[in-house]
Amino acid sequence: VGYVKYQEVLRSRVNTPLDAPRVVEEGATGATRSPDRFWGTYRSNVYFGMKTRSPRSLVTGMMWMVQYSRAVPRIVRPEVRHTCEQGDGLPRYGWLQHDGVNFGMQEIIDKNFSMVTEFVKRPGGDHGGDWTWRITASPRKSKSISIPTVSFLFYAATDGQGTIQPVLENNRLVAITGQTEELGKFRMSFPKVSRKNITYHHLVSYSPRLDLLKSSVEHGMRRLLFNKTRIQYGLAGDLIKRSNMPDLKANVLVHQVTLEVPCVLEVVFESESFTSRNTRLVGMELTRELEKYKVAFDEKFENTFGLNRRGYTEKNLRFAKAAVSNMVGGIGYFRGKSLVQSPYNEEPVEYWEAPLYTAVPSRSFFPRGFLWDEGFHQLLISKWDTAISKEILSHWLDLMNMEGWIPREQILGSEARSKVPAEFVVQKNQNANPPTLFLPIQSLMKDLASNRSEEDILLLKRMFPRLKTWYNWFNTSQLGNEPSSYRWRGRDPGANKNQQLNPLTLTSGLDDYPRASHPSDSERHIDLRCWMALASGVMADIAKVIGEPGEEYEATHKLLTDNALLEKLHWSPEKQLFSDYGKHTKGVVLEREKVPLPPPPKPGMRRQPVPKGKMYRVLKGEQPTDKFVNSFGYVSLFPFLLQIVDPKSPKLGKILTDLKNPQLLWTKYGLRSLAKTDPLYMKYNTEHDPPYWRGQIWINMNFLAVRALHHYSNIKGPYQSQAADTYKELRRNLIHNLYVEYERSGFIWENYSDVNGHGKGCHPFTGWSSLIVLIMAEKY
Ligand code: 6A9
Repeated sequence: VGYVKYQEVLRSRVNTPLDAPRVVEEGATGATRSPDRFWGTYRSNVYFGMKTRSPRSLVTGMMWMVQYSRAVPRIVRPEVRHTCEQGDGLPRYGWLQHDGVNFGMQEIIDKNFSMVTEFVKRPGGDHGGDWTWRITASPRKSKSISIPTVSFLFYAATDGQGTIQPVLENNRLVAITGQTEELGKFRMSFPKVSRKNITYHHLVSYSPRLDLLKSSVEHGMRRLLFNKTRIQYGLAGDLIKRSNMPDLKANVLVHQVTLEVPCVLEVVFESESFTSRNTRLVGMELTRELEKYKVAFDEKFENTFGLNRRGYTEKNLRFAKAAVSNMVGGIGYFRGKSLVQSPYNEEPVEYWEAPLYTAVPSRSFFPRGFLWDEGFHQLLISKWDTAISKEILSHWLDLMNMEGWIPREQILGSEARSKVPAEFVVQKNQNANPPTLFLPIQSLMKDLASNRSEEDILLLKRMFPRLKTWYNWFNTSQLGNEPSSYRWRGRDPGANKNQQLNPLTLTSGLDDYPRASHPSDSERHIDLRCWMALASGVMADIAKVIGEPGEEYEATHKLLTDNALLEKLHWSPEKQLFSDYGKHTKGVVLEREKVPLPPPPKPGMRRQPVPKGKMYRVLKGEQPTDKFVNSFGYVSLFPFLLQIVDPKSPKLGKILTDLKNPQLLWTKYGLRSLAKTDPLYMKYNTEHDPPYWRGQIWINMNFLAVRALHHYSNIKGPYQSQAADTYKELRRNLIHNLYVEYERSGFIWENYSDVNGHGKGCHPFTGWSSLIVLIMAEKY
């Protein structure tokens, strides 16, 4: 019985929350205590929509479709746009201004028309106040296409809490009224547009889950004959009344308005508890409010980043504003349970239900939270709005379990879950991800040094027990065999053992960046060791500021920044670079397995296709032995990137010289991830996995490089001027390329080609690629 109990305890550790006060207090983000940030564009994954920071929020949003589309036979229903999808092929979309609190302006360019979607909030009452949307659509100037007729579909849906009702007038849905626990009573109205040739439809329906909203709408769409010759698609009205389940409560209400562009539409949300309203937030009043916020945004932008002062052009500024706005406008509020697993659980188990206020790497491809991305995001967001940033950091720390682990990828709620293939959903509690949250905390600490408030100290005190546990988790679970060495867990490729050219290290964040060819316990990873140097330093600083004992952090920091010890463990004397160490050989290649040819065809029969063998990794050269891996790229730069290399060390000179070598990492567009000379440079990892961190230019690492160059150019030493020159050039190249690519392609991208600078991977990617703005502003 004792043993069974013990197993039980071990099994439950993975999904038991840490026993420490939450940094985000109960109710702190709700309508009462945080009315200004209650409503927001927290649905990162949709082109346009809003929800509240509630456990089961009312969700509101917009879909659209072009009627009479000639691109497809008229019989086929036109595509409905809703969630941001790369497959939609929009030439450009994204927030151009967004303050994270009150207002945002987004531009969406579809194939044959474009629109601006704006929202403004107005505080008042006890439930987060009012807001209004304005959609301004126009034909695309450059194209000689016929004037499009567009259906705009505005909806409200509940997520298992609260009720909504249609308000009909002459069979037009003029408003949706409703009530939820946190919103109280409200009314969302669709003011009439005075226009000829306008049609209205609506839908009253039920959707079992939020990720099925669009299919519910499509399901409710009917083909209508219009004007004798043209076919229009319109919503079918009250599906619930007509169904055989009249007791079912409608939870999706949609207002469809169809008209030719150009047009202007408004949607008005009013909270019943807001009784002191003199004017409605519509028409001229709305225009005035929008103007006010636009001016305020521009002023704040200039005060924060000073790009105008620095002489950037109007177009450069537009680009920088779009980068910041899309990162801030992409901030989401998620809630749900991760699926997690420990070695003690045979099957994955559910984490506890938790909220997460977080930025996202990409609104289209990865509209959810990623742990190490978030540290980078907060470097930018903390400059724009410290309060938002602190709250986001706090939410992340609250996701820690009793072991001190935070799951890397946060797939919370049905909308998020629907985007991820099953094999990627489960998070394992032995796996880390770089503790980058220490980066923004470090930057907050710096700001604190000049301007320390009681409130900030209190926040640090609340965070401290969690940071301490998190730090300890890394410092025990990710240790290497050699003292003061570290090793990423989770490299074992399992069943795919002989398929990957180099087993992935997803945990490091650098996925397919080459590591030791044969994962083993003797491995030591230089990047992780450097992350721990950063973490221990920041821990020591915090301890000092809040009066906690910090000798242990201090000592670890000293050990991990000791250059002699660092070199002993990680400097490859042979190749003169910092490197990982482990069981390794260069002698591996992917080869196609030979399969027997099919027998020759019988007379009169067709020849059978020649089967293609699978690709396998085969050992061609030397056997793997313990040695330095000797790849030159982002990983070898870590002691420099995190500013651990002594400014006087000749190793710094060597790194700076290598940085500028175009045969290695240097390009006109930024630093590539892996040297051109590396055997794995731009190599596929399996037959189907293209290179990712094997040559492409990534902006998070380039940001760290620019920041480090800036640092070394400000410290007296033999390499000071070399650092300063390289700083200028790298900074200029990055800014130039991201800007030019934005103009050319319409987007900011996940990474960039080292051959021609073109955006690669997914788009829009306004996670860490938006750090370009800090580089422009020289705010490190
Ligand atoms: C798998 C596919 C729709 C990969 O930016 C987020 C992360 C980074 O943390 C990491 O460093 N990206 C980088 O190497 C994207 C990871 C996406 C994994 C999703 C499921 C779903 O396709």
